Amino acid sequence: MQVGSFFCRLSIKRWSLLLSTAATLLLLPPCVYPIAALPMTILASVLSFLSSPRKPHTARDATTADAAIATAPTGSSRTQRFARTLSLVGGALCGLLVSTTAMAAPAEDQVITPDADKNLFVYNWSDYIDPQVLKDFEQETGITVHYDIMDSNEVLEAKLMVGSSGYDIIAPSIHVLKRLGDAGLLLPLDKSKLPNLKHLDPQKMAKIALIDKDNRYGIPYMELSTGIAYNTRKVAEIMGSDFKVDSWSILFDENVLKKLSQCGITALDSPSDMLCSTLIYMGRDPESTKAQDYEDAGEMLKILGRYVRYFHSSQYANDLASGDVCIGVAWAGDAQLANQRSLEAGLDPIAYVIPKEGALMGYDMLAITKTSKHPNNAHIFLNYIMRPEVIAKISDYIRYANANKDATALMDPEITSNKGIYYDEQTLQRMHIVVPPTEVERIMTRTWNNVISASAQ
Ligand code: N2P
Repeated sequence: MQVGSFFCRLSIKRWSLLLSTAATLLLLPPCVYPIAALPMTILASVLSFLSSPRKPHTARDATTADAAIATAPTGSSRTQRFARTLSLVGGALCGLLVSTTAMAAPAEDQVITPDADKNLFVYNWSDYIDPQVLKDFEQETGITVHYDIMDSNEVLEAKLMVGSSGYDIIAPSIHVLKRLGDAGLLLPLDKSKLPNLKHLDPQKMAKIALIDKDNRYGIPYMELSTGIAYNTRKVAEIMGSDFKVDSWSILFDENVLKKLSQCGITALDSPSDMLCSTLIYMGRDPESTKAQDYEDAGEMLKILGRYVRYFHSSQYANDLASGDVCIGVAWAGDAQLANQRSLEAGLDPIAYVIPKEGALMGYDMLAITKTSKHPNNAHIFLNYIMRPEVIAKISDYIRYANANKDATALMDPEITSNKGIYYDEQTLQRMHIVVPPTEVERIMTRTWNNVISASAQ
């Protein structure tokens, strides 16, 4: 008899019995399946053997035998139905057992088991991940990711300073990672739990180790620079087609600023990016220890502050893309993203330049907080992110460079050959990885607050 025909002939009462049994069994924890499935299937087979009618040899015989089973209220056919029901439920349990076992099997590179509480709290920059990666991670590991968005190192730092932030994973820029590590707010990485560290570029790791000693607290997530992004058509329209955007000077020249403010100027709300880029423009040491240098840079920035539409670190990507603003201090990948979105909408190209005086470059890192309640889940997440195919997918999506040597070949060549994302040697010569000295942290914050309040007046 065919299974379909068996089901068609079940009464509504038996259907509900069968379905409710299956539903009840589905609610059982998977560990009970092997205990229940095997005896059920064996019992079903024995009953079925003892009570089975002569095996039909022809289609006609089969029809007759099925009809007999369907209609005869005999003890033997009842036993058969019971046997079939048992074997169906047992089979379903075996299927469930196989599928849950497959789901629970950790990937080869997952060398630890998750924490008992399968949650993970992540705090990362806006527009900084391919959402599919989070879904894939959750599906593979069974760990649920709670993902919050940040757009300022300072806010992140403040959250960690006041005590337990609730986050397991955070994404400080490298100089902030150093500060948080020095302040005892980060958990040293357990490298035995991170086999995928082998994929990271040893040269870049060595550079990073100069700041995060022995790569103790963080893994590099994205590599970035701080330059100028602009709408090529709008800027040419206002400034003339010969106008070159190749120097920080345009952000401090009132004649230029006055004109550009017609189409919208923006700047980052980030003291280190803004003050240190200005120091580079002024030909001063971007890691200066002199308070006066920061005060001078602050005075320059007040000029810019009179003309900016806003200081903000995430809104500008969308505004550049939609044409609401036309020029601004930007992070590399955000400018690329704005360009992509603008072109997709049939609007103008957005260009990104590293000014001729030089620019900041750096790394955003991923680190585990000292107060993390899910340190194993956090290590599993970091290890997952270091899989070449995963970080390649993220970089392709957010258009930032990464430090994973085995990911490059897997990425979209349009990204890896883009000189605004992966810099050539010549450009690298004028880039600075800057860690503001501890003694100027306060003056930087104070100067920056003055710039912001002066611009609001
Ligand atoms: C991405 C933000 C880049 C982070 N939207 C800069 N630290």
